[in-house]
Amino acid sequence: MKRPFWYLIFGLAGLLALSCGSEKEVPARRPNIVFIMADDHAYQAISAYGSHLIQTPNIDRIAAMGMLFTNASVTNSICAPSRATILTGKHSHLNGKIDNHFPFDSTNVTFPQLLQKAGYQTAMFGKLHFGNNPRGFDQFKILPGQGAYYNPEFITKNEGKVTVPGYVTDVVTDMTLDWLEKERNPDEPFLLMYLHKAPHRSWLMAERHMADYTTRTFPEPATLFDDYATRPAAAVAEMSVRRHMNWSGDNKIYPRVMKEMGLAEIGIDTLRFNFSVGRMDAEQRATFDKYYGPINEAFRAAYPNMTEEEIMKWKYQRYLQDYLGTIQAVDENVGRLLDYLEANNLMENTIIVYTSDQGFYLGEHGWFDKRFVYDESFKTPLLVSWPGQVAPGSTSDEMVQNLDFAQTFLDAAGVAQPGDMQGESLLPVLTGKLEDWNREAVYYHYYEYPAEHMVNRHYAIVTKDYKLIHYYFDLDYWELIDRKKDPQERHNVYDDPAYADVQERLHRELEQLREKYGDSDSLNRHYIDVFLDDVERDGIFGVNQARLDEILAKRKKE
Ligand code: SGN
Ligand code: CA
Repeated sequence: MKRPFWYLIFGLAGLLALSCGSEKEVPARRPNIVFIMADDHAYQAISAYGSHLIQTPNIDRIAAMGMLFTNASVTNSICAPSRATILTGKHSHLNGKIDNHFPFDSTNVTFPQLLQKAGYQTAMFGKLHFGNNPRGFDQFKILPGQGAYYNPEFITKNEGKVTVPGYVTDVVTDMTLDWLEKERNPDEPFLLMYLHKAPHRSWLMAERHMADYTTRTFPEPATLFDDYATRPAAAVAEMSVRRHMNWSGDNKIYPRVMKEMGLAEIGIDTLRFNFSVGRMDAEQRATFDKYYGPINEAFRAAYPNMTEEEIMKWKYQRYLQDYLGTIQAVDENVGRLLDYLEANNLMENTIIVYTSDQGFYLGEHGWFDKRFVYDESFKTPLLVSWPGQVAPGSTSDEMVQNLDFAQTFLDAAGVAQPGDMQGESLLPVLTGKLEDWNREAVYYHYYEYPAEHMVNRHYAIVTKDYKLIHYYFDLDYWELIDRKKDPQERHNVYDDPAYADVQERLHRELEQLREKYGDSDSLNRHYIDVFLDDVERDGIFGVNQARLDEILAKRKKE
C-alpha cells in the first residue's frame, strides 16, 4: 500500500519526540477509532461469551480479530451516566451525571473534544440520551432521549430535526455508512461513535425477524425464581419479569385484548404500546399483527388456567423473544459496518470497540433492567480489535471499566490525558504488557432512587473475589458477596463470622478507593438533596409514588 504523505510527517514527528526525550511518543500513524455501543446489551446475549440464547457471528468477528474482556464493568449501571463516564473518563460524582434525570453538564471536557482538537474527524450516530447535544463532533445525528424503534426522529447537527422511515438499527447504520462514504476525509484519522438504541426496552424487533423470534423457546436462568432472602434491596426493587413487566408495552398483549380479558394497568400501558407499536406505518403494522396476533389469541385462551409460575415462565419467553430479536438486527448491522471497513482498507489501522452502556438481567434474579452491582448489569460486554497491536482471539479477565475508554483512546492517538481523568489507558492490557497494569479493585456507585424500578442507592468495591456493597438510602445496610463460592450472588455473608477478616480488609480498601476517587458521604447527601428537591417540584416517571411520598414526608420532619 502506498503510504500517504502525512504518514511521513507523523513518523518524523515521532522520532523527534523520542529523541528529545518527550514523555509522549507520537505514534507513526494515528489509528481510527470505531466505537460501537449498544444500549442494554447483556453479555449473556453474545455468542463470543458462550451465550446459550443467540448466535451473534458479526460481533464475534471483533473477538476473533482481537480481545474479549470477561471482567469489564461500568461504574454506574445506567444509560446516560455510563455515557458521561465514557466521554469524560470520570466517575459520576465528578462529572455530575449521576442519573438519567438531570441533563449532562456540557462544560465537562470530553475525549472527542480533545481528539477533534488534535486533528481527528469526529462523528456520532444513534443514541446519546444526554438532554443536550454532543460537543466536539464534526457531524452528529442523534435520537432524542430514548429514541423510537420504528420511523425514528433524529436531532442533527446540520439539518435540524428529521424523521427517517424504517427500523432504527438499520437507519443508524445507513447514516453511519453514508458518513464514512461521503463525508470522511481519507487524509485524517477519525473517531466514529456508532450507538444503537437496541436492545433497549420496549424491545421491538425488525419485521424480518418476527417470524423466527416470536416462535423460539429459550432456556431459563437458574435464579429466575430468586427469593431475595438476605438481600433487602433486591426484594424491594421493581424489575420483576412477573410483576413489573407490562402486559402491553413490554409483552405486546394488545390493549384491546387486555381490556377484554380484564387485565389491570390499562391506561399507562396503552400509552406505552401506542408510543412504540403505534409508530408503525400500515405495512409494518400488518407484519406485526401477522406474528403477534396469534400470540395474543393463544395467551387469551391459556391465561385463565395459568399458575403464577406459568405466567412468569410465559413472560420470560415473551421477553427474551423480543429482546433477542432486536439483537439479531444489531448483529447484522455490525456486520455491514465491518464489511465496509474491510472493503475499504480501513480495518488494519482501526481500533474497533464493541460494548454496551451496561449489562442487563435476562431473567437472572427474576429480573429485567439493570442498576444493581450484581454481575449481569455491573459487567458489560467488551470486545476490542486493533490488528497488529492486539493478539487475535485473545481474552482478558482484567478488571477494566468504561471509565478507561477516554484515556485509552487519547493514549492510542498520542494525545495527552488530562490529569483529572480517573481511568487508566488499556493499552498495556490490549498489547499484553501486563507488567504496566496494576488494578485489583474497582469502585461502583448507583444513584437513581427513588425512581423507576426502585433500586436503592448503593456504592461498592468489587475485586475478582468479593463485592462489598453499602445500600445507604433509604435502606441502610451492607452486603458481602463471595464471587467465587456464590457466582449467582444469592447469599449476603456480611454477618457471617467466617468472613470477619475479609469484611474488615474490604472496608479498608473501599475507604481508600473512595478517597482516591474523591467520593464521600457529604457528596452523597448533596446528590440526594438536589434530586429530592427536583422530584418534589416536578415529579418523576415510573416511581413508586407511595414510597416517594413517605420519603419526602420523612425529610420534611428532619
Ligand atoms: C425507560 C424504561 C426503564 C429503563 C429506563 C432507563 N422504561 O424509562 O425500564 O430502566 O428507561 O434506561 S420504559 O417503560 O419507558 O421503557 S436507560 O437505558 O436509558 O438507562
Ligand atoms: Ca442502557
